[in-house]
Amino acid sequence: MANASLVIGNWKMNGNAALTRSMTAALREQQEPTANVKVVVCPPFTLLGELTRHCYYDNIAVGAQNVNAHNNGAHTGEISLAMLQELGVEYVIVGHSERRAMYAEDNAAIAAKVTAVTAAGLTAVLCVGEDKEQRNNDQTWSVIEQQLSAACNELSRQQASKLVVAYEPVWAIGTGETATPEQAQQVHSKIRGWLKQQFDAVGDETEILYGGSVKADNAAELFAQQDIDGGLIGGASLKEQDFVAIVQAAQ
Ligand code: G2H
Repeated sequence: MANASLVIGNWKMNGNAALTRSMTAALREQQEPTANVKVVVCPPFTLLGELTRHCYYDNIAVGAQNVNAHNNGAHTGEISLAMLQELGVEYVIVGHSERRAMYAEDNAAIAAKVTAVTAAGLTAVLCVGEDKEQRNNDQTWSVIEQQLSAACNELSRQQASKLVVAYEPVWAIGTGETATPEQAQQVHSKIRGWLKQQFDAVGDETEILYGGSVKADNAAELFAQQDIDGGLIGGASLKEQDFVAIVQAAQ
């Protein structure tokens, strides 16, 4: 029995206006407005406005894949929180491993973004996870603890109530290799313990998502784990049928 409450689609640098229409239509067809699973779609920046126009049910929300932590100013090519809010964005992915690895985002930059997003009242979806070498060297938890501490140590409890943590083992991202439900649960329960220690009751309520090659056929067993509250879905969030099936697996 799944206990998941949140499914987020991360389109990465994919999609177009037609997909915003077909995806929201597919979700609306399958989901009752009262369903207990919240669905968030995170398209590229240029599609946010188009997507918002199609997301008029409470349980479908719009998210961004990144933000700049500054309010405004000389930051050519960057997007601010106020700009996102104007487009109806409620969630922002922060610290995805692709941004850490390919765009040199370090823990300090990620902390600034988590702080800015949660202070503005939006939800930050903080991504953490170890690479293959770190897992093989038994460093999984120390890596994740360091990422969590660096990003969240300055957060108030109120800000922490606007935090979602996504565990995304780097070795499972876009590779087709998924963590087993047991491997994922093991890490999720440690993340839960850390959040409780840090934020007391707020940490108990924080949604912890699993991400990394989640597909229609493995979602249900992942979501059935006690501390897996949903998924951050990449490749499978680009196909209406697959994404809808993953949302249904969370029900
Ligand atoms: C991990 C995930 C979504 P995928 O990056 O954030 O992507 O499901 O394609 O592994």
